[in-house]
Amino acid sequence: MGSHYDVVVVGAGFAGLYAVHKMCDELGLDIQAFEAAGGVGGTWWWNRYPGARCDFESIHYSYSFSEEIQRGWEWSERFAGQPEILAYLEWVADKLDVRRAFRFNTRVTSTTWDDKAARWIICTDDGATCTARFVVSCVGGLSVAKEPEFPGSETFRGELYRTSSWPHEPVDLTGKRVAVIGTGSTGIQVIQSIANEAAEVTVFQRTPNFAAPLGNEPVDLAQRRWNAEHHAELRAGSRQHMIGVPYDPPSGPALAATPDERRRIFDKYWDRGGFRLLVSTFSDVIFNQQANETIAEYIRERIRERVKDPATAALLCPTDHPYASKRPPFETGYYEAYNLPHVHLVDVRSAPIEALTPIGVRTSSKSYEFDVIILATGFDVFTRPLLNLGLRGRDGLKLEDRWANGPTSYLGVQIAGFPNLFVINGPKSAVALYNVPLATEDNVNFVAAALARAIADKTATFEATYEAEEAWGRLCEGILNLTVIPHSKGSWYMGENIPGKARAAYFFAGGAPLYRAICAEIAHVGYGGFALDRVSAPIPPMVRLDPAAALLLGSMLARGMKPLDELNLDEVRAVAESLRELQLPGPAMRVETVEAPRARIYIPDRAGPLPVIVFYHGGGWISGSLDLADAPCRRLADENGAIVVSAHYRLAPEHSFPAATDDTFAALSWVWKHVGAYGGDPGRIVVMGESAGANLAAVAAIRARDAGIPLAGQVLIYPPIDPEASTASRTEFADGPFFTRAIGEKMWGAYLGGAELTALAAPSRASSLAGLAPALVLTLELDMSRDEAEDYAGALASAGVPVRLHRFDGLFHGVFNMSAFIPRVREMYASIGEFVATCKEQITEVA
Ligand code: NA7
Repeated sequence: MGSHYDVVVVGAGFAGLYAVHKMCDELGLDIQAFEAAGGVGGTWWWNRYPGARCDFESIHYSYSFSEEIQRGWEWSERFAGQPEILAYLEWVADKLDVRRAFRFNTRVTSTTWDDKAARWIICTDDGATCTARFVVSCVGGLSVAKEPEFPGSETFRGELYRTSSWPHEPVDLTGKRVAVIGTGSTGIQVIQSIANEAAEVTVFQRTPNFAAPLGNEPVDLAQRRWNAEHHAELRAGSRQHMIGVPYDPPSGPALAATPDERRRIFDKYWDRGGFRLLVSTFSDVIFNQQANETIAEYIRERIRERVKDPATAALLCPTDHPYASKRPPFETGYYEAYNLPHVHLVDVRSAPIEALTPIGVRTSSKSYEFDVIILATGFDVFTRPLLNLGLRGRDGLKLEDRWANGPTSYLGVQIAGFPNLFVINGPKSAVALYNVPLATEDNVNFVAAALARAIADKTATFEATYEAEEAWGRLCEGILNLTVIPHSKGSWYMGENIPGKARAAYFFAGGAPLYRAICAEIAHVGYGGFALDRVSAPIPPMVRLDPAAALLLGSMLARGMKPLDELNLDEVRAVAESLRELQLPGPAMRVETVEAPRARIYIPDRAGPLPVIVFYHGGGWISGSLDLADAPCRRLADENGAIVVSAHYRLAPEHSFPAATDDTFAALSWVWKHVGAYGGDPGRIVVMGESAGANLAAVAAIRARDAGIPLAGQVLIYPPIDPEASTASRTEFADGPFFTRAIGEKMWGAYLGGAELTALAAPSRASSLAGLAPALVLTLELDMSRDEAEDYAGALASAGVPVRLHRFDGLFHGVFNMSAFIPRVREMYASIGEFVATCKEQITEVA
């Protein structure tokens, strides 16, 4: 066997160069790197076709890890072309002196795990073999072209080019009849670039695309200076943005805007160019088909304005898939090219290409003659580049067998069954919608830290668990299903561009900030979801999130939300009130206000006497308001045909314990005496609260029992029960998601204000729970207060109280107020509805 290394790296693109630098120069590891191409550059080495350029601005589409590199290179255009990007990567390679680690023109042909030695055996096409403790794949997601589907390509007598392996010497198209097959990002760049050069250009289009202006232009001196001065803040903005570029946040939902407002916003970002049209216009275009149709129609209008021949314009207008459900391409003069008399568009949806022939292309309806055929038919994305490494994992497990039903991975970084194999930007990573160099840096940094840990701890094997992979797969699929992406047909996003390839979620669509936060959490908890020397660490909460909850958390992170415990009192109160924007609006109905005690009474238009719900809002006793509870109370009144009394109570720290419990109990007493005047049935009162309000409801139920006020039920929506509870959930969810132990402790502290802890604050401490109203306790899987609430439900049941306990998986503390974004909140309302329906009679014994 040949040489032995710490790490073998495969690939010399953005990922490979940085990975080698990081592992050689920072970790001091002994590395061998392989690259099939003759030089560095990856994608930018291979894709030398006319017009190849990036579509994230170069100041963003470049490394950020080195200040020296950032400052040392100046881009000549906003969106640099392939030669300039390649020159940049060559310059970086020299600067970092990483070429010495690479063997170029060398393809890895097999990669086999040796379980006994806990090493990989790597064979290359030059007949050499080596071993390595770790393999880091930097082979890229879009590096293997789709196999040509057209028979007869070898018979074509003219010049045949694939965009992804374009010749290094110039290709002269002057005076030639050229066919271009494919109208994705690549085809569009080719077509617009050669339209003026070739004698004739015939475009074979199967699916028209929603191409929007790129907005490229030279970068002048003043702009370069500005870019250099603002590097740090641009990068910080990028890291916080869903797709890793510091673009404007969207202006709320398109469906809430008027047609004129929509037009204004679409125009604005159409002119600014690039991905802004997707990410800076409206928040719902990627999630809601109807909203998506507003932008789709806008783009179609712009296409019709630019293409003179209406029949050609109609053919160029996509109608069979939502905008951005396929990776959006960008253009410069693409549509105008079709106004040139020698540029022709052929629809191969209605008459598919049957073969390439000695003279050109034959479709089902016609034969065409060409001098040159250019194939821009796309890539076998994410999976093929890894499959081509000939991977065999534990027990000879073949990657193709493991992935027979579609790719699996944990974070896109590891594949269960393949220990010590790390993948940069693998399937189910965030890279497909995340500025590649930054996505790459994130992944390389994560992997380098994992390797450093493994080396320091002398860990022989580091691998994702099957369970973590499944959880990650569920999250990726769940998030994708909330978007319009699965409504596309033939998108590489879903693996559908390759005949026979498994349809699946090929990437994580939750956005860069969430992806980064999840990776950080995983590392922070000691690589949760990974097994180190076969000892697995639990899958962290963020990986178990409900997909909608995950997306919401991601958008909060993108808006720069600080952890709750780092906020001051005013900020906490502002956050609580801002939750109103996350609630579904409540239905209109009659609302009365009373002043003593302060309350709002929601009265549905039904014949009474009606059951009554007394509701206490959440907010940790220090925040929240009747306004916060407004939409939920309307919905509770409407769905349950109940009078809902939303009771105000004084907040800590200005008014600490027992102000809140006294106020809420006083409100309940008042309701019992007076609700009849509003059409309510005092014999059917259910006391209910959310979060801290649920704690107050639980205490009010005890006080009601003791005072002889009959209650029909109590509904406790994820109540905190006891600040001194020592439970597993308190430890497991101490850092969130969303709600942390530190903020919980601050809230309890403010509420108690130094008072002794009694049953009036911690209801589980009551001398007896017997005789209390029947209870519904709703808990959330990923909530610190989950176990104390469930313990309380258990204690109620032990005391003979009828109890229903309903735990909701994947949700975190506070979601009751996030109904507009987390559809499963409706399950909480349904559970409450079922319970309230059973509270028909006064069933509490009067003490
Ligand atoms: P894409 O976006 O996958 O585009 C490939 C194009 O080739 C697309 O228009 C396809 O039409 C077309 N195609 C593929 N096979 C055929 C056949 N058999 N007949 C006719 N037309 C065909 O690849 P690109 O290289 O353009 O872009 C890849 C990524 O690079 C891009 O997303 C950016 O991330 C950068 P279809 O839509 O399948 O009908």
